[in-house]
Amino acid sequence: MAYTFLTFLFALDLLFCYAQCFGNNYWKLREVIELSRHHNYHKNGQASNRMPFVSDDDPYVEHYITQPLDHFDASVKNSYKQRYWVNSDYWLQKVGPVFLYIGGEASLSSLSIMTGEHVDLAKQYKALILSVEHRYYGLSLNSDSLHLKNMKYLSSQQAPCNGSVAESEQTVAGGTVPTSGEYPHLVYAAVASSAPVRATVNFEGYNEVVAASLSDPIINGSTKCALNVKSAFKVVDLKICNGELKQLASDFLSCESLENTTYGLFQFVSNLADVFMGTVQYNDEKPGVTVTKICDLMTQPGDPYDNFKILNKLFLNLTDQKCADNSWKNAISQIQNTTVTGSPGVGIRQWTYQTCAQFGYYQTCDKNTTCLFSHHMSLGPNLDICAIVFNISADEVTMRTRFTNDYYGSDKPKGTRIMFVNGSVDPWHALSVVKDLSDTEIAIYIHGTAHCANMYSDKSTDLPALQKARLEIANQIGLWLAEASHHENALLRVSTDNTLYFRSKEA
Ligand SMILES: *[C@@H]1O[C@H](CO)[C@@H](O)[C@H](O)[C@H]1NC(C)=O
Ligand SMILES: *[C@@H]1O[C@H](CO)[C@@H](O)[C@H](O)[C@H]1NC(C)=O
Ligand SMILES: *[C@@H]1O[C@H](CO)[C@@H](O)[C@H](O)[C@H]1NC(C)=O
Ligand SMILES: *[C@@H]1O[C@H](CO)[C@@H](O)[C@H](O)[C@H]1NC(C)=O
Ligand SMILES: *[C@@H]1O[C@H](CO)[C@@H](O)[C@H](O)[C@H]1NC(C)=O
Ligand SMILES: *[C@@H]1O[C@H](CO)[C@@H](O)[C@H](O)[C@H]1NC(C)=O
Ligand SMILES: *[C@@H]1O[C@H](CO)[C@@H](O)[C@H](O)[C@H]1NC(C)=O
Ligand SMILES: CC(=O)N[C@H]1CO[C@H](CO)[C@@H](O)[C@@H]1O
Repeated sequence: MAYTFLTFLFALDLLFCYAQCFGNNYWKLREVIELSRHHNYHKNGQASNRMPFVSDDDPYVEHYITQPLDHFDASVKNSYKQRYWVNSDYWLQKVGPVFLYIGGEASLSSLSIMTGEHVDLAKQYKALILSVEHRYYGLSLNSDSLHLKNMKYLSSQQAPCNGSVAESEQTVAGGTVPTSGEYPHLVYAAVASSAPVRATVNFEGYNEVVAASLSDPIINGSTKCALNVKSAFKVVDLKICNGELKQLASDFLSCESLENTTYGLFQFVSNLADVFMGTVQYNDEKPGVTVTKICDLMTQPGDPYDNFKILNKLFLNLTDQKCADNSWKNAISQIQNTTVTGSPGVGIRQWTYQTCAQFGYYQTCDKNTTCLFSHHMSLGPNLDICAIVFNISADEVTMRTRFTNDYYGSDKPKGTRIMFVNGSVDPWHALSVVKDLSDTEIAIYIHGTAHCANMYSDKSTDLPALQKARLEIANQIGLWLAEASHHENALLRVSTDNTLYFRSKEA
């Protein structure tokens, strides 16, 4: 007996959200944030004795489905196994909708069906929750898949064609847009959180938002804070110019002496900027990692440069580093590493490949922008990484990014019934949908929240704007569900034993 359902898509990347420039510090902070999310989940008693990464204690079993490596070329016989989870605890059997949650560019865990806004909504609307790991991240890849010849199948165009809803990988390409746009028979409506729908090679807007956020009183930023950050970086640049590299290495606790090359300096200043970029993006997710804290430090009496040295030291400690790894060579070998790591892998090679092959998103600090950091953070080294590691030239990155926008519609994504949620503090909102595009493509804006803030469950400390946004999202989903109950828009079949079957020819 096959049942049919209404599918709602939550394309998000709860666990890590987006990567940024190749500063080692950024990836370190991501690991810390990730651990903190798991810690909070347990502390809040939501899963007293459940350990999301330990499957023995895990009430929700992980499943695998075999997927073709190439959905477009039947002559490619290779396949890989994609990981997914199902939670039917709240589901009104046979009648309730399906909420599909698509992972971002990192491993997913069973947390993805246990907590978050979509889980709260599933309780409210009696939905089945299905989460799928993004192709090539976590355990959803084969051991040979990270070799260059197989990297090309890591593409957001490997979308849900004949079946596999799970293959809708549009989180990176702007959330859910292409999925509900191109495959209306598969997905009825979508919530796209912090989704950068416009691909861009030189993503100058990112650091412009970071500058605005460091100035924004709603999160305890201030003009003084932003100006002091800027003046600290001015001194850094001056010292670079004067050849005081030994002094800089010692002031900012570099593991090795700084390399006096475009690449070496790029790596060094990227790491320094990561302290601010990472904190803004994940503002308030972990105690101490807040704009309040960094602005408090940066506005202490005294020299901003000296205050920055103190802040940098604290940041290194927080990310469990005795010194900062500013080596370009190490950064490259990390991206070249084809060893598949399990949960919770951060997918540095995969994400970097996707920036080269589809999206760009390089967070530069060009002189003609309001960026506060060092102008050595330029586009060139980012593009050189694509050529060095993936043999993708700079021209090709530009061409491919243009193709991505043509394909998905960029600022005017092709799709209906999509909510775009953006937070004012989140640097990624610069590439998201800024205004309602139509009655069914709705923009929700939250003043004062960072990346993907709406995707978590309610907290007593949530800003009123965030509470209001969650309510708006919940109500809109209710409206769409009521409207949809007449449709025969059917999507997935789920057997009673919770094994998932994807749409087959006769469905
Ligand atoms: C989808 O299935 C049809 C018939 O089963 C086939 O002709 C077509 O090539 C398939 N498309 C893709 C992209 O796999
Ligand atoms: C701003 O700082 C005050 C005082 O330290 C603190 O109570 C408040 O939570 C901070 N606001 C935000 C949004 O972090
Ligand atoms: C760094 O290289 C530049 C030229 O590329 C040179 O002028 C400068 O003296 C060098 N600085 C140090 C500390 O070696
Ligand atoms: C961080 O600071 C604490 C307290 O000062 C210290 O015990 C710890 O060893 C430091 N961690 C690192 C990696 O330096
Ligand atoms: C590649 O990654 C694996 C797993 O993280 C690690 O054990 C190994 O040392 C890395 N190799 C290089 C060359 O960095
Ligand atoms: C800033 O300058 C760069 C080249 O250095 C250029 O590519 C970019 O379009 C300029 N951006 C703005 C906002 O004018
Ligand atoms: C790199 O790309 C160029 C142009 O696409 C191609 O001709 C060349 O064979 C590639 N080199 C390697 C090592 O794959
Ligand atoms: C700059 C940006 O993307 N923010 C927008 C987020 O959405 C709201 C609501 O449509 C807009 O008003 C903001 O401009």
